[in-house]
Amino acid sequence: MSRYHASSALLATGWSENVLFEVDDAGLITALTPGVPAGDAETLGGPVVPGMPCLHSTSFQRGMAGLTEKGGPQGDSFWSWRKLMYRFIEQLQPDDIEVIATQLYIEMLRAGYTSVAEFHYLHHDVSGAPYANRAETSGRLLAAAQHAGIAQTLLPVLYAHDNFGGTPPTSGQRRFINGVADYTRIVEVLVAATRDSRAQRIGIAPHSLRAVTPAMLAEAISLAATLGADTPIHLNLSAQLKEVNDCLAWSGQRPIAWLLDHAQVDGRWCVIHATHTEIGEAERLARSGVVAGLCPTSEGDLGDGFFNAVPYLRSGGRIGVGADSHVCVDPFMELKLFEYGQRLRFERRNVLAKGIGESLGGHLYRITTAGGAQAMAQPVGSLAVGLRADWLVLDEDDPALAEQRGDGLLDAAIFGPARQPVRDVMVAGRWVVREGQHPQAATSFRRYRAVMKRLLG
Ligand code: NGQ
Repeated sequence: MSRYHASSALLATGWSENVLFEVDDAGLITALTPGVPAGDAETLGGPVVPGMPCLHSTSFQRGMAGLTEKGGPQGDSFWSWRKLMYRFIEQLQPDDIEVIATQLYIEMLRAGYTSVAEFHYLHHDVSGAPYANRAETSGRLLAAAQHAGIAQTLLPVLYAHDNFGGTPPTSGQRRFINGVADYTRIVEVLVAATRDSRAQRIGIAPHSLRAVTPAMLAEAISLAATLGADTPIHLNLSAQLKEVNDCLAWSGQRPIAWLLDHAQVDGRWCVIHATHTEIGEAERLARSGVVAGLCPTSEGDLGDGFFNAVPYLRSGGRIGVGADSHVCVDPFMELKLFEYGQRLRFERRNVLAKGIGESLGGHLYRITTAGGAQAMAQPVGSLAVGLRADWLVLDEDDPALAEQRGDGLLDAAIFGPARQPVRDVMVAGRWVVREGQHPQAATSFRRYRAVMKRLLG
């Protein structure tokens, strides 16, 4: 049992002062008492807020951040980026995948993400042959998260086709491909490996409606049910206009409408991107209880478009944020760009504000920590008894936060010029970042640099 005292903390019930936290050996908050002196508890060095879940990560893409920003021969798009991404993975070995993920996860913790939903489809070797252990690369990602100390929901991805209607995969996709039986074996290995973990679990991820047939989607949903009633199901949905048009040509329906009509979508589901969403689809999605997994900086980098946030949030839709391709590793920046996208689109300000006089930053932070926790299916996202001690101590010495209080801290961290608003980070009751430092940062960066030297050489 450990005891901590915060001069102020954002609890599930709101901002409170002089809060005493008791955290048990499993990393859960067992008691929480506002309005008491510190006594012999460890004093926290600033205001405390829940850590942000990153609900979508494709960790290997961290290694290609900045490598695709040169003009191409025929005009660039998501699809030309994807060709470069397929080329990048031709060189990646299991060690590289682990080194890049470890570096990324340390960067994420440092920035304020305390858990990550890792969307993993790079299953096979460079020739497309399965490793002797089909879960080899997935296991490397479990190891990376343990090494860095970030909580993780690992989502092995089911990927079988290039496009709607069961189109055969391309050679660029050869490392991704599994049938349901082989996929199930990977999932079983990973479930066994995480059974006793306090901060890692497994979810199911059909890559997209392009990459699986309706029959495979149904089998993946059944597999999720056999793992437990709360097993998360994530998929990419409606990220690009071409995907919408291909889906219309295949089925006569747009992807979101097709999914809602053909699967029982509920709170276990996380639809990643969901960028191209008509008003009626946004309202139906919101009512389903799903989490929309928004990745604003990545979607900006890839030229996806703007999520239809206003009707979705007005209908009670849940959201969380993901760093996806890791062109940016900063949850505060994701929230800033999310709101800025809406401002630029509608030529207005505070588009997503909850009400008159209410803090936009505080609102966005609360709903994305809650939605992120739902997508992770882990007991996080808020500070309350029974939830895990995954928290951030904010750094009041960052000039952007100076003299701010309560939700003003979050407005300043998101919309101000903060460089490093996070001082200390705890995951499952253990300090992983102290005074801005992660103990493995230097070793990890040395290894990462060696991998990048080889990849870029
Ligand atoms: C992915 N990424 O799975 O990594 C996708 C691109 C695809 C984003 N949509 C590949 N950000 O959808 O085929």
